[in-house]
Amino acid sequence: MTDLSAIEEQLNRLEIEVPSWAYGNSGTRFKVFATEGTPRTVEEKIADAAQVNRHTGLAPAVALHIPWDKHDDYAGLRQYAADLGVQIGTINSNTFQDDQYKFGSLTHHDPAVRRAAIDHHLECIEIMTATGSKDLKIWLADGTNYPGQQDMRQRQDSLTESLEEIYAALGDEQRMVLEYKFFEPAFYHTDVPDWGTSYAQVAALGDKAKVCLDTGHHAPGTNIEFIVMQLLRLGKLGSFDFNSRFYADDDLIVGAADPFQLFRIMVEVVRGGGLDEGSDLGLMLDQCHNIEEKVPGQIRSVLNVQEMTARALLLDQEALSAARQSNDVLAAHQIFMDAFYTDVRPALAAWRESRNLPADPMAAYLASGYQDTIRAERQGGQQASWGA
Ligand code: PSV
Ligand code: MN
Ligand code: MN
Repeated sequence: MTDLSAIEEQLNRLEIEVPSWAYGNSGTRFKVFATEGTPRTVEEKIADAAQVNRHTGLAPAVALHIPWDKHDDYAGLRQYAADLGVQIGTINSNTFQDDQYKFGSLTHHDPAVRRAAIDHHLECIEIMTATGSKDLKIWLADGTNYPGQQDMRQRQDSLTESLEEIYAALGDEQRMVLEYKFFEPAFYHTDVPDWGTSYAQVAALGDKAKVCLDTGHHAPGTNIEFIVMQLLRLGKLGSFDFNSRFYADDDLIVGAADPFQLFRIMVEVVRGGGLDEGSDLGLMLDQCHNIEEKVPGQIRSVLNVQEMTARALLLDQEALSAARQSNDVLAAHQIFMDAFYTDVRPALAAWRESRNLPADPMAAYLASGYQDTIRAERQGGQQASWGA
């Protein structure tokens, strides 16, 4: 069995935030398949998220999405989560479902539309204060479909102004992360399409503004680990949205489509200090479970991240550095691949048992009866409201 003792300190620090919308029904533009036992309330989503943490010890926070998770008592929600052993994580804003944002939100040329979008973010910050959440995540659907449709320059300038006002409302312990995505729902141009744009915007704001990297938001063939390296190097990687993609923004289980890519990303996270003490790098899932059960889908996901993190931590840095120094291409590559091919599953099972966690979280969850209970008790569960 692989010896994890040398990497235990960093491994123990691994925490993965889960999204409330992963527990709701989701699908594609063709069909949303309902799953039995789907949560009907925010509380039920949090309860499901708490199950993931209970069986894996890896997921102590759950992200909320406003307005999908709007509530009349956020302090109460915070307490409810705490009673279940989890906390409220990132607050995700949403300016992509209202008619008024059809042509843009924080970038819109009409100050009245921008005002409404800014106010929504100020409300999100209030919710952060009430729930104890540290991060505001902004993903914008803003963009255009046709050349000439709008003035891209004006929109970028308006975005800067809008973000400045939102940034100014952040508390000392609060941060803003700006997520980029290269296309969809806009198909000609997107106002925050890439890490460079996000970086330029957050760099102008200050230390509390960083980039959010969603692994599904890049063109095929993009070297994502390079972006991870660069943003960590610049001190500007705030958080990840993890998921897998085969084609577009598929939001499938992280590590399912390309475990090697996840490994390469985690190598750069480790290299850039993302698991060092005091690191504020957020590791979040942004996924939907269209056809599989949601709680086990999330359990599988956090375990995938843990497995690739353990492999990345096991990379023999000394040997790798020596091979690099002597330009031994094949030796360096072999050392890298040796770490990737290390089967850490038995060692992680033992790691779990030593922490009073089930050796096999998936089996433990299925045996717990929770899935049967929610299936029986919950009728008419909610749609996550976003399937892509
Ligand atoms: C849309 O692409 C998206 O999946 C973004 O990745 C956001 O993080 C998520 O929706 C939730 O708003
Ligand atoms: Mn995302
Ligand atoms: Mn996405």
